[in-house]
Amino acid sequence: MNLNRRQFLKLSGSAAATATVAGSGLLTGCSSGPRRPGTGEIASSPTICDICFWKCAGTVYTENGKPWKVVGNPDDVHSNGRLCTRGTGGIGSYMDRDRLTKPLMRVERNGKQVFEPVDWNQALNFIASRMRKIAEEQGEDRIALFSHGAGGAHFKHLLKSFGADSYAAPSFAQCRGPREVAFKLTYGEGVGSPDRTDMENSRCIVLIGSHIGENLHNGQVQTLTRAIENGATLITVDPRFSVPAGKSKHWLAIEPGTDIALLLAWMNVIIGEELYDKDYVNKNTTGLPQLARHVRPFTPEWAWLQTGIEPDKIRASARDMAAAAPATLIHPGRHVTWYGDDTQRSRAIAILNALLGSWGRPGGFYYQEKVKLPKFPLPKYPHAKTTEKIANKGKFPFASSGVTNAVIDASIGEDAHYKGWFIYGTNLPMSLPGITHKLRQAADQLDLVVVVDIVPAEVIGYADIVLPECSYLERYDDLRNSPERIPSLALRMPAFEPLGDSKPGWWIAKQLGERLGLEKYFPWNDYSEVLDWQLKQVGSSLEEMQRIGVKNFHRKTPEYLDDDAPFRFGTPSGKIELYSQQLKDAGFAPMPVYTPPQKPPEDYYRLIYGRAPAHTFGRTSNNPLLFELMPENAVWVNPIAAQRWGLNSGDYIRLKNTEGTMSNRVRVRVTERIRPDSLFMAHGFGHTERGLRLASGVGANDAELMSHVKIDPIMGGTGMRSNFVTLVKEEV
Ligand SMILES: Nc1nc2c(c(=O)[nH]1)N[C@H]1C(S)=C(S)[C@@H](COP(=O)(O)OP(=O)(O)OC[C@H]3O[C@@H](n4cnc5c(=O)[nH]c(N)nc54)[C@H](O)[C@@H]3O)O[C@H]1N2
Ligand SMILES: Nc1nc2c(c(=O)[nH]1)N[C@H]1C(S)=C(S)[C@@H](COP(=O)(O)OP(=O)(O)OC[C@H]3O[C@@H](n4cnc5c(=O)[nH]c(N)nc54)[C@H](O)[C@@H]3O)O[C@H]1N2
Ligand code: SF4
Ligand SMILES: [Mo]
Repeated sequence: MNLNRRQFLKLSGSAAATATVAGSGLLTGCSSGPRRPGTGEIASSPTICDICFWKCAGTVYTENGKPWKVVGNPDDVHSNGRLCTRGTGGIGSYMDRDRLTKPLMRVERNGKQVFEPVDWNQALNFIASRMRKIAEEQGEDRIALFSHGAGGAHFKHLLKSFGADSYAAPSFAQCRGPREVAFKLTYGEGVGSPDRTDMENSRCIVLIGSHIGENLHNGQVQTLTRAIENGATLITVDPRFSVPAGKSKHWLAIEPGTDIALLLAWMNVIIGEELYDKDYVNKNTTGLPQLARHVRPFTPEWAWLQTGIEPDKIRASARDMAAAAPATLIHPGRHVTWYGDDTQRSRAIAILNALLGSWGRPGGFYYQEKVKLPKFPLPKYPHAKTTEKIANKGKFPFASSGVTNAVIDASIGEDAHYKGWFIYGTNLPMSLPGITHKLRQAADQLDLVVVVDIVPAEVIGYADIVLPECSYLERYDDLRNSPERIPSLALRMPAFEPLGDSKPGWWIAKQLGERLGLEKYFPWNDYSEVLDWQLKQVGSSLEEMQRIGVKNFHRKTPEYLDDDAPFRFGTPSGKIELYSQQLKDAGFAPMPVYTPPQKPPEDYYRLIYGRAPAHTFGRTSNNPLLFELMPENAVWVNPIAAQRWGLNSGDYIRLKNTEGTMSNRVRVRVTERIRPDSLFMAHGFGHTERGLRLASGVGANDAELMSHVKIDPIMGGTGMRSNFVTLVKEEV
């Protein structure tokens, strides 16, 4: 049977090998009759939250072996003992009644393709035989991995052991890629995760489209709050009156897409009024004369016409930044793929920080440290004939990680390079705007598509095989060893048995490895053996970590630069590069250039989007606890626009983009907090997969309205904010 022309599948009732959650009493209140929580036998075990990628460490409590609650670990530098709303609701990811509990295989029944539950042996043998076939016919390297989250490492290891080394993640080309590349070009290193921002010591913080508070990266929200309590000046640049805008001295309600104009004008003031840190700039940077010449025409009066921000405000905010320098942080943002010139905007932010002397200084950017944790001894990986770089075909010279869209393009057409995909913990149709037709094309051509997920996300529609992973609460993963202020390790371990037939990622990877003759790369029975070995190399043990969850170590390197000692940055010149010869040599502007954004056509509005505190993208919309907190998103509409369309808060509308694509119905929230020319919505809603019984069909999906993406030529990022939508009233 040739199933290569894959029909896009949704789960039908019969195929849904989804969960019957043995009730934890918490949700149903009735699994073992009414009983007060906390009266049974309590046990606890450490975890690392997987509800977003800040990776807070916590403790899972069970009662009589059943999940009860998860709370923060007080020794953890990422959370300081407090999980955010979403992390607290993490227990809901276990309880989700739609969880995948059996492998699913695409089969043909009565001329129709459907998913059928199969046992693990059948699923794994199928995958291994397809992988072998690809290797024989094309080469081992023709399999690519898309992934997000810690568990992806097990599949990276599997594929590298096999001879495939192509990897891409939406968290690069659809998220923080441009800033990492821009900071590397400027300082020789990126910002990293958790972001190396020293907000707790900042005297002035500038947030440019970074809505910390709604964007709920835990430790970062806490340090921002502390800075505000300590009297730091907050400046927020956002077309929307965001949560931090409400706490700001200056809210600059910028015309969307004009941020580079504002940044150039700020540089114009700071250089023109000689407010920059002369000693720091002379000692550490190159290119000031070129930069000074470059920004001379970009006066606040010029920027006013672009950004709508009055010259006085531009000057006053620039002076506030300089007055607090070097404890001034122009925050680099995180999701920065907006208009396709994002590496240049991020470069402008990097340069502005350099002028204020904030890199390597208290209140700016500090140097992080992680634990020197030896790798478990394993044989060397075979040489992979190609890596994901082949997908760029020289297009994106500064891409420092795989570019999702490029890997997809390299899986399409007669000369397609990739023949197989592993997709781990990433819901490509919702995270890659405007990609559906390409995903379908690729799925038609590929010889193997494996999806590893915990629920039936839309991406399973392209799979041959769907593998049910157990949730983070039910498994071991690698130790968390993130760079931070204090080097620390944290442990994730199973708090209870995996639900149904779901399995940990490490187990799935090992089983596949064994079927591919790669046993030597998986010489453990249980992944805890790897962790125990690693921990013993640094004076701890699994037994200790199972008790304490987080172990903090002493720093060995300085947190800040020494003003009196020379320092070599990791750039070609060894200095902070205000003028980038690297960009120039590759044919790009060596200093940031402003391009005015397109204006919305009449009766259309710019579609902007962001985070909601109760959810992480679309990965939590079906989590029953978080669904209860926020079941659907709403579209923010300014009263002027609302009046024009005769809308009131709570009305249902649909959004239609310039190509005529119509969204699901979504409620209106009429508010002055958004500009009249823009609409705002939280990303992650409007699921279409019927197997997600809570989230399916609820709210609107921003991704499906994004038919115009602007690709960043420097690193391949996907600019998503060039889309315009109009309103269509929903008849009741
Ligand atoms: N339109 C639009 N697109 C965006 C964004 C946006 O705001 N709007 N934001 C962008 C940003 S900033 C990012 S970082 C990316 C993120 O986008 P993705 O990389 O897609 O990340 P998530 O949404 O976290 O991944 C969701 C998938 O992981 C699955 N999952 C959850 N837990 C587990 C687990 O324990 N194991 C496994 N195997 N799977 C699990 C979920 O069920 C879901 O299918 O999206 C980007 N794309
Ligand atoms: N609760 C929650 N927190 C999260 C996440 C989550 O899913 N849920 N995801 C995490 C991840 S992976 C990331 S990358 C971060 C993303 O978080 P951030 O980097 O903070 O934010 P974005 O979602 O890109 O930005 C949204 C903000 O940009 C504003 N904006 C829109 N257009 C423009 C413009 O042209 N100029 C300016 N100056 N502002 C504009 C919007 O009004 C909105 O306030 O959040 C992280 N934290
Ligand atoms: S910030 Fe919240 S959701 Fe993210 S890891 Fe921490 S507790 Fe979990
Ligand atoms: Mo992100």
